[in-house]
Amino acid sequence: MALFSSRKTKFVDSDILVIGGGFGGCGATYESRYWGRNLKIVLVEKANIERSGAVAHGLSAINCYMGMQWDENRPEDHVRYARDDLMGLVREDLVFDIARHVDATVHKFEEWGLPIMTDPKTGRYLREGRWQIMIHGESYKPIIAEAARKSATEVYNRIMVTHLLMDKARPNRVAGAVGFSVRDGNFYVFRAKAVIVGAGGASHIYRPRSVGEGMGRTWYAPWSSASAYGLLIPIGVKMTQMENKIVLARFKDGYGPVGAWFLLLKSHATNAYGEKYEASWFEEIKSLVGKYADITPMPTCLRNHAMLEEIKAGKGPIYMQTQHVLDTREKEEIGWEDFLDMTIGQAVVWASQNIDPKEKPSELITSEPYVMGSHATCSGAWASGPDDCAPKDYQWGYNRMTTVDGLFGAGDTIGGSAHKFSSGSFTEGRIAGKSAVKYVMDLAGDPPQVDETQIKRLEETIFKPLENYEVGRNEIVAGTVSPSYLSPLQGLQRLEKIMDEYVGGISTFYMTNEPMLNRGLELLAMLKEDLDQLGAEDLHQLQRTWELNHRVWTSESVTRHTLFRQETRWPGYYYRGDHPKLDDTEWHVFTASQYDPKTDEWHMSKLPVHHIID
Ligand code: SFD
Ligand code: AMP
Repeated sequence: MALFSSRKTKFVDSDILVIGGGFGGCGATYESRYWGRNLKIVLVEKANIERSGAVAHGLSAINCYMGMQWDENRPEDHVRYARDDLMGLVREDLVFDIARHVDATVHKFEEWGLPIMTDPKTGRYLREGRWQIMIHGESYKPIIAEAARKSATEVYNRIMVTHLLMDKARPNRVAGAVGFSVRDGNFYVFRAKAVIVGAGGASHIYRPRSVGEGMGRTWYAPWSSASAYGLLIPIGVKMTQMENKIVLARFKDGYGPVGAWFLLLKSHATNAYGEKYEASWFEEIKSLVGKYADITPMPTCLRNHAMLEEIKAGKGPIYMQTQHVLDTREKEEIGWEDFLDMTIGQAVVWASQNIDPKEKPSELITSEPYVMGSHATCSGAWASGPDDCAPKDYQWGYNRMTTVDGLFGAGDTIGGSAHKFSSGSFTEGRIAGKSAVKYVMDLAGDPPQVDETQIKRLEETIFKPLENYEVGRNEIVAGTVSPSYLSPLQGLQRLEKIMDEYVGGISTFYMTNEPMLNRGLELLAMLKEDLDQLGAEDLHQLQRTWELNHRVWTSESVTRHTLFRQETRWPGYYYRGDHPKLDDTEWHVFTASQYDPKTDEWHMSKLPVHHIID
């Protein structure tokens, strides 16, 4: 097309290609340089690593820190915590591996300039809760990005990676990736011996509570577009726990976090009548999940469940009783800074609705579901574990390598290991980086080969939405509805409606069942057909089309996994109306899926949960 006829193809070769410069990607880049002094390490990012990813706007806490220097926790304790919170199912080898290294990561962050709050009485880091420490974290991301920038041979900002490339000669080996510059429209071909994906989790696959002009306001960043999964699934990577979407209890409308309020400031939640409600749901919860109801602290999903049941019983809104705990200047500062460092919008809600948290309580609500691998949830790729502690069937070569040779992951990308958060994601990036260096060293003279026709075909596919628009726009006389193409926003809203109504979103109180899931799959199949007809009026919209594509692949995977697991393992995250109880006899397992690009079929299976810690 006239506007883009000057498009060039740029080839970039590297030993290690890191896709996504968020917490996992920055950790991977940093550590790859440490072990691979002479290697060419390329980091590619769709935004600018300075302020990209889930932590773009900062955070107020680091939620994964053991405190081993003060004997506060052992890595084994963290495995027990993550396992309990996830109702018995985590990859204990992966959780343990992160827990034993995460403190060293946090100490580096401090060395690099991150201000961590200290407790004046003990001189130790100020604990929010048993696992969390408080930070002055508005500039968290630029501090971490600097370490990656100094470690990478080259950083390519503003390149949206759309597809992974496979090796011409060896069918199950990765060879690089392709994408385009969202600034000048050039086509990029990255050829690499090893690839580490750190492209982040997914918001906006479910219709958010905020709609219309406010729909950009979500808990996880609106630019977290599911690429960690959308890049992997189409090439046949084995995925796990994709049904384990997360729902967050948050301050209403601004998505302000609750951890600092519950754990550090010792506030509590009540119903509209000022009554504490959690304990009153104990018997009901016990009837659904049995022994898991006795876990302390109450698992995240069950806390959601109690809140939802209270609202359904007509006793909402739920309130955080902030006014009882802000009795000193320090506590008031912590309360405000908690939001100003992480979810500024919540402080704006207070200001705009005349809420002084010293005077009035604030509403809490559950969010729409998100798909990610690093919070109180563990969707993602099935990965090989560490060779010193992973059971045999969790280990097939290099630590954090997926089921595709040479393809590694970190952070939200890797499934089965919950409660990594920012520090754990960076740590997992470091683990993956070290491992990828070893893989490249072991390759010695066997570089991957890239197929020219594959590249040509992908180039045509990637830029087609620009062509669709250029041709189809002539049929529009007014408005935005075209007979020939779909805009990325129209496609996104269609996706969100399907997921919301059929796959356990807010409009059904997170309820679904087999017929609903099957209907959801039918509608997703039709949406997938229409993705060929997306129209992009400029490079920005072209990026939106590929983000939508990644979200749709992820959504299909989520739906298939939700259908496969015939139980309700995490009430409060989602419910199977046809299988309302937790079923440890049949489902104390990981779910797995593998898409076969040759046959266009999905294969679902169960994988064993090995308990390596008592
Ligand atoms: O309060 C492409 N998180 C919290 N972690 C903490 O430690 N403490 C907290 O307080 C946390 N909380 C929190 C958190 C996140 C958010 C949004 C809020 C509150 C409001 C979680 C962490 O942020 C999270 O665990 C890590 O960031 C995960 O790391 P990673 O690497 O998996 O994802 P990323 O950081 O988003 O980075 C992804 C990068 O990839 C880029 N990218 N680049 C090229 N091509 C593509 N196709 C790409 N797709 C994506 C992204 O731009 C990004 O740079 S609290 O709620 O608990
Ligand atoms: P949040 O701010 O909600 O993301 O929570 C931060 C951390 O505190 C996470 O690790 C949560 O699992 C944990 N957390 C939040 N609320 C509670 C609670 N009421 N009890 C125990 N842990 C909590």
